[in-house]
Amino acid sequence: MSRIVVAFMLASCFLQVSCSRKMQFAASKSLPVNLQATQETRHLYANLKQLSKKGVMFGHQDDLAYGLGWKYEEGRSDIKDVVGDYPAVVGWDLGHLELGSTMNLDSVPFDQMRGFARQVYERGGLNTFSWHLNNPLDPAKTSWDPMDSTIQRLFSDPAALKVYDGWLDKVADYLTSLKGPNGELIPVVFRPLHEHTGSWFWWGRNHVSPEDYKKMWRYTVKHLRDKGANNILIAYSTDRFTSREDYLERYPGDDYVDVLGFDLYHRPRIDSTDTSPAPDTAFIRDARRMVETVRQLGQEKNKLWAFTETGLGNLPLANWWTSTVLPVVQDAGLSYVLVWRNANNSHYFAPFPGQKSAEDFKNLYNRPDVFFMKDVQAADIYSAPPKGKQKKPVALGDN
Ligand code: BMA
Repeated sequence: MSRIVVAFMLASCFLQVSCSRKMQFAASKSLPVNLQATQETRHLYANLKQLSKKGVMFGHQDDLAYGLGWKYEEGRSDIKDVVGDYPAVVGWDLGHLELGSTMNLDSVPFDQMRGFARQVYERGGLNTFSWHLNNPLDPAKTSWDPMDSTIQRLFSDPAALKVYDGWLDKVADYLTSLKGPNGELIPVVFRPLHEHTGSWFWWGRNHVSPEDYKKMWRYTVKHLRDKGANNILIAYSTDRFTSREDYLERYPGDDYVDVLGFDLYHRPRIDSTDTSPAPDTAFIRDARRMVETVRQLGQEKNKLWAFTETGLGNLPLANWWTSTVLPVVQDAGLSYVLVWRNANNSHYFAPFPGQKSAEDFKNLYNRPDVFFMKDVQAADIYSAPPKGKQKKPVALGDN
């Protein structure tokens, strides 16, 4: 064999080995789908992956803005009033930002929301944003006005699409106005077009084909990326679903999703005088089945998974946290579970001092596998994750 042939064989062998190593490396890396994601966002993603192996973060919508009997009191939180610590995750909603309104659909001023989001970030917690947007074909119509074929019509009406583009610009501007103390973008989870397996919103199942829903999703994500929103992890979040196929019916593709989630509320038929009824096995079974589906898909697709919204309205079950929430979320690899807002005494989902389930909530808080702010603070989720043990490099020629 000539020297040239030997050199060629060695070179191609070297290339093959290094290529296949490189590919393995990329596949095993925990990266957000947006290749332009900021460093803090990439760190967040990798840290959430690690953290989810040890436990689940607890979240509460609008936690810092208001609670039962109070509004906009600096430093206050119903969760903190009960357990002395903030939730690890705080949810916010951007509804009405698209209309140019100064406050969201639940009257939270966007400027204050920005300040709260920064507080959460500076304490080391995570912010998530949903968006109950009005209808771009008729901005006077809310999310809950399920006008049929809105999305199909949007894509065939350049003027309407222009309206939607303008709305997306506002969302991108807002999300990129979230800045930390060094001017860095604050990484957040963004959860657009949610609960689409239900039909109560205009983007819901009965009002749009799977293909149009996917198109809308990709269009939305792409627009935000093009506008430089490189601080977002994208959460796909259905409502109830029956199977893995059902969950994926409107899934826009692996390049457009970082977090696999679902929303499910507990609406038991209970007698409010019964303080400790038997746990509602149907809800636990259904919710856990859905958790297992997102876990399986998350593992296959190398993504995060979360229980993006849940709640038992006005918490009439004293032991709901440990009897019902815990068996759904424990040992499931979920990143977080978030309960909805404490709007008033007939619409609340988190405990407050004296509330029937407050004592049981402390049991949830005390668990080592349920994380609140102090826990995530210690995990430092926006910094480079600790390096795992380096594998011994395999010498060329091995095996
Ligand atoms: C719903 C209710 C509404 C609210 C909406 C968006 O579940 O809480 O009152 O306007 O979420 O936050």
